[in-house]
Amino acid sequence: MNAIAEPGIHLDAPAYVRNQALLAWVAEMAGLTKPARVVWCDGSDAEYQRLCQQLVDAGTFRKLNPVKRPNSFLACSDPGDVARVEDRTFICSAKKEDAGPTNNWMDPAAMRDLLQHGHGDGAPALFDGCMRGRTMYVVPFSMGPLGSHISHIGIELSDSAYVAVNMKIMTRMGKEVYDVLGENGVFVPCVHTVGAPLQPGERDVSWPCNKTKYIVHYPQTREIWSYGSGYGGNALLGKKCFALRIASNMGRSAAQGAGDNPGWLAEHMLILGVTNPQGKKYHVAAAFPSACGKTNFSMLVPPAGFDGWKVTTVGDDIAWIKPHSDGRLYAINPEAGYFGVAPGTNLVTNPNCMASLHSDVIFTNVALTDDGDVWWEGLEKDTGSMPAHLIDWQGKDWTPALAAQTGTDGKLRPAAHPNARFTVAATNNPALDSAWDDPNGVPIDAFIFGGRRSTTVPLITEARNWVEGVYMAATMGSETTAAAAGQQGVVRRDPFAMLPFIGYNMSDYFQHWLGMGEKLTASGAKLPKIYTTNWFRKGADGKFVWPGYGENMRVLKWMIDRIEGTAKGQEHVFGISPAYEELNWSGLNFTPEQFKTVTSIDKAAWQAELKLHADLFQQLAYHLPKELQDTKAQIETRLAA
Ligand code: SAT
Ligand code: MN
Repeated sequence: MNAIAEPGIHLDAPAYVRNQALLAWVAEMAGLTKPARVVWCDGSDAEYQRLCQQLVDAGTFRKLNPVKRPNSFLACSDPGDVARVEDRTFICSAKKEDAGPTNNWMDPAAMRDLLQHGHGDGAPALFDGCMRGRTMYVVPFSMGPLGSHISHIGIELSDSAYVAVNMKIMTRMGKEVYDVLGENGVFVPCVHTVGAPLQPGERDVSWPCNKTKYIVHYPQTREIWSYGSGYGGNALLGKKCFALRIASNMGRSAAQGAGDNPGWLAEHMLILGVTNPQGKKYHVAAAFPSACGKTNFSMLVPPAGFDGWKVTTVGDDIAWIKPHSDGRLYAINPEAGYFGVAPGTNLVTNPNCMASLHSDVIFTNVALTDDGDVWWEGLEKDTGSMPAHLIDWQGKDWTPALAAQTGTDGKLRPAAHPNARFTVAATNNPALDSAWDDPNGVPIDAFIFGGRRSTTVPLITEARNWVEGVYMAATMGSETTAAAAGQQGVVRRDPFAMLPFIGYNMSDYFQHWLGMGEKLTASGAKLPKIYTTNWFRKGADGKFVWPGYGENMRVLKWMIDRIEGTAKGQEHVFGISPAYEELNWSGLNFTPEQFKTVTSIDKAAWQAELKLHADLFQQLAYHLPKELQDTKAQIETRLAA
């Protein structure tokens, strides 16, 4: 098949692409964006190497020392393109109420004028000619195992080779996708441009992007349009845009049809397996906001005192969760790789991750060492000293002395950007779960919701029932991190760790969770338990009290004891928490006083916290489920008693 987009642009689609809707769409998009050429990615290793070499030649990639870091590359972005841009992210549902108060909304027709059609006043559409002088890569990918009944297909058109190689690692990308798609299969169309057309003869920059950014979702037609950024979730459209914002819409609309179909869930959750010394295995899905330790938790190495326990990774960021015929909820990881935060990762915080990063990695915005390897803040804990000299993520010389002069708050200027990332295949992970690629997913025994809170929220609480668990998740707060552009360290409500990722009205999302609980209970199913955790309470000295990382195993074990019915726990105003004696302290010196610091419930602080819940509920009043208001009233009554 050889369609022609407009004079001069030949699509040259390979013969194995037989889906007419796809061919017509690519032709239409090529006509709009006007690339110099179209390249159909086949996902082969040879193609990956060719594109990486091309990125090296263009100055986007630097090849790392092949002895120290085989087949690995470093990319440094434009300093204005380093994180997700939540204020530029739009949910263009037909009605504003359906995007809800927590999403940016624009009328879909107005947005299409802006992006595709142009305005009546003659202003050109943003996508008109946006790929001039560049290559349009056609990237076919499957979210989830190829051909699984849980999986969905996407096609990303992007003018960034960086995106194409990252998609190869992050998704099941390649020409096999077209076999699954066939002639009539459906796919989620994803259009991405860095928004930096090249004039004839113009020299490219190493990280093209545009100050103007739009990350746009049309939930009704299930389309994604991304303009102006080449970074992470803004550009790798399978991840947050598809697997969370569009997929959350898919999962909910499945529940809106006739009958008692509970639909499914697309969640910002890691999935892990935990096996006890007797060989019994449990699966836990855990939601934490971006840059709060999902990757570390998913690769946890049990500490001293936990001989015979094993934790294995199914996924580190996203879970698609569906009820099966046995009534239980099963989860798959729709991704195939990890786009994790590098700073803070070391042999203490995440030894499995460090092992994963030995070869075949794309690093973005970390620092470069003098011997052609990478460095980031936190690695000094492994080596015992700061490096004498680096090239920082902005290409500037970095020495401890220079960094001291240019740092703020008495700290060294970081050599790696705080949101610096690695992209690596799941198969590099030594702790990878044997079922990570199982098309049926793994059965979930417990959900965890965890925020980053210096105060107030205790280390671990179990909800007494599904509704109370949904309440805890819905009212979760967390201190902001560098994963999103904007101020850091301020507490914001981040329901279900999904604030930036729910593709529809948040109260309807709460209702979807409640409805799923009701329908599954009615069918006689046993629901997973729901927990909230907070690893981040600080002491009077401003330091974290709980040691975290591998030591989180102690909390995980208590959850399993609760599932097994062997831990009693102590009931309090909003749930059940462990007594000091109920945790296995073998191998760790953690006193009852310290335990009190991370578990105590301060009435006054909680009364203030409930006011913040009230603010949230006021903001979400439209369609807010009554059960949540009732649960809040019950907690208030217990707090006042
Ligand atoms: O940039 S991403 O959205 O992929 C990372 C994150 O925020 O979790
Ligand atoms: Mn994430």
